[in-house]
Amino acid sequence: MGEKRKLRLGTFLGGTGGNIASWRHPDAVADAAINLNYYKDLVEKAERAKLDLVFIGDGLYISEKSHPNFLNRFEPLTLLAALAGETSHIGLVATLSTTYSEPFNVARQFASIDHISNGRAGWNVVTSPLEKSALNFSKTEHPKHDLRYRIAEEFVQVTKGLWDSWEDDAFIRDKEKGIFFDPEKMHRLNHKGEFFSVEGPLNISRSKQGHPVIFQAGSSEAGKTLAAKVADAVFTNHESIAAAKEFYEDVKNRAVTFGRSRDQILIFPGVNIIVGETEAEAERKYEEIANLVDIDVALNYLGRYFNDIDFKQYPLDEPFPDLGDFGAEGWKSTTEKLKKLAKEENLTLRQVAQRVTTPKGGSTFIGTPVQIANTLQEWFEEGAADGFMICPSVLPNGLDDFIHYVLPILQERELFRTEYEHDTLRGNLGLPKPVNRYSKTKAKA
Ligand code: FMN
Repeated sequence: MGEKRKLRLGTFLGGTGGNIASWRHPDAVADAAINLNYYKDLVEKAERAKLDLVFIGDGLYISEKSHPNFLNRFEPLTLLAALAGETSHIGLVATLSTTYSEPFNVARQFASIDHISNGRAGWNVVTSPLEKSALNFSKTEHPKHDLRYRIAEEFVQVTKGLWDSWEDDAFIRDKEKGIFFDPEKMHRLNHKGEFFSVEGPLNISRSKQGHPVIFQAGSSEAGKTLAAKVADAVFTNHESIAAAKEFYEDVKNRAVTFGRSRDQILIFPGVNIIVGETEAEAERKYEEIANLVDIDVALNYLGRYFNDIDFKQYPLDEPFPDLGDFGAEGWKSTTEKLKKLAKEENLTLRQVAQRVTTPKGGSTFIGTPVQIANTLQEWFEEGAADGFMICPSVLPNGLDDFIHYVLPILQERELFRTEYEHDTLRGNLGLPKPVNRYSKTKAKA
């Protein structure tokens, strides 16, 4: 009999937490997003709990209305480099945009993190939803949604090609004979495509994982296709188990049409867990968070998904305004979901803003430890998830509570590990190390 299928667990670490007012929580460390010791503590905690990975998000444009954690925060890869030295087993995943970077730089940066961490790096590929990001990168226009995804696909393929520049045993370093490397094992990519022209080779050897793990976050049609073609894992978000199951099936089926197997791509819905010893305590914790959010702040948060529209111009207690396609070029799948939700449930602007900033239900699980464990198990066993990205609305409490209350139940049910199986992220996620395309060709010849 095979090994029992195990949950994969990551945690999204963003300063004081996902909630826009989390910095005001009595237990929050208000400068968390720029506090290295704080991150070190969190990551060490996550590693002691044997989580698969920590995940760092990112964005490239801020304004007065931004989430406070976005106003003053570390550049994600720089942070990972610092965290790598503090840890030995946990995966380190950072977000980097394919719209405002170059494949050569990105391939180098993640290969470096993979070397520094001894095989624990992951790249969350995003296309940058915020339209005004263009203004920070010497551009007047943000590329349209479809174009961003076409760029992204070529970008990732080039990056993977660069990661194969050197075969694993290319560096000989024989001092006696004076042979530093084997030129037959160094390869130029010579890529000339629609968007990129890259000769190579990359100036860093192949790292322990071969290719750092590729995450993808973006759930539109184009996003799902990109994931199915190039990603090892998908970070996504769903309003219900039914929607999550549909997404799961869809992405796995797409992967199969691209010649991959269903278990080569792992689906991680983001979930916010608010747990208390009793239902009443969990509810109290939820209310405590909800009460931190002023309606103006909630409108700002909602506005971010709609190209920073000023929602204060609309009546609060009337049906959600008809925005047409405004903002749909940015957070396409998210804006479509929100508009559908508002229509189906006949929600007012205030209700949509509250639903987005302090959601209840959907992917926010509120309850006792057993109730939460049951829900996670249900999503996992019903084909809605291979694992979860724990996205606490308030840190460090949200992560502490999950580890303290819920994790032991998952371990008791043999749904989650009690020891790391490997020292690489790929190993722990059960993903194979990609074979170098050039040694593969030689093996076939
Ligand atoms: N975009 C970023 O720039 N930084 C992020 O950290 C980030 N995290 C995301 C997490 C999730 C769960 C989702 C669904 C999207 C995230 N995005 C992030 C945005 C996507 O990369 C993408 O640009 C956006 O969702 C629009 O694409 P879509 O319509 O395919 O979803």
